[in-house]
Amino acid sequence: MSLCSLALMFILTTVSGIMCNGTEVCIGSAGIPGTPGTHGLPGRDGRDGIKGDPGPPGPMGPPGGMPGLPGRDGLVGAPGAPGEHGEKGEPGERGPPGIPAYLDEELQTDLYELRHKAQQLMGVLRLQGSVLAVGEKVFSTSGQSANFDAIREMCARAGGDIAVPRSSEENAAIASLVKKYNIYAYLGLDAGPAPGDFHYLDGAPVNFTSWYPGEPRGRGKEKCVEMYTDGTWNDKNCLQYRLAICEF
Ligand code: MAN
Ligand code: CA
Repeated sequence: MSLCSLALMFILTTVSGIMCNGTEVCIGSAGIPGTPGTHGLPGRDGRDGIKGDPGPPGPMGPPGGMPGLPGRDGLVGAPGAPGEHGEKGEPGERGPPGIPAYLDEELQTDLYELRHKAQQLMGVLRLQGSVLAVGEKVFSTSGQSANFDAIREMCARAGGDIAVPRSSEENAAIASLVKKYNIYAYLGLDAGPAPGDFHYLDGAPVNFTSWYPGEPRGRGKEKCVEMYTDGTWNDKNCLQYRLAICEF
């Protein structure tokens, strides 16, 4: 190698920065990075995502659309009224024999107390003058007046009947109430088919009367009987207001 060649090599080595080891193998330093390459092609689509939540209900459609399906059943209604009583069942088996009433201490005590209470109540009512006991019968009034049919109803509701005397004693008891309230009273009698023919409300003919002289003279037109304050009777129409006296 000539001197000139060596000098050239030195210059080249210095200028290019290539280091050579003198046996023609040279190591250069890294060059300036090149410009970036163009973008690659788009990748493939990813897999489908999971299903989203349902959206809010949409706005109402235009009128004239097809009717929708029927809605679900409503709530159960209130229970209906109780049904009528069923028929009476067969009688049950006969129970064991009981003890005689007079040996039943509890029953005797109850009876005693009931009698006592009844006596007390009768005492209070008698004291008020609205109740009169004659033999087995009890006559009572509240002092109210009403027509014949209304009195019958009032007495029935109270568990009794419109008062009717079947003896002079009973007649006097009823008369004392008529006098006390100073209101004539209707009696528990009504007219039969023949004029002047009166009977008890159960249909039996009368076996005690206390007609005022000349009565009955309604000739079958007066179908009820009233009691005057002296205890005498008069046949009378049934629509007057008369003292309501009941018997029990
Ligand atoms: C009125 C009515 C009759 C009664 C006569 C008696 O007309 O009360 O029922 O017989 O009086 O005069
Ligand atoms: Ca008369």
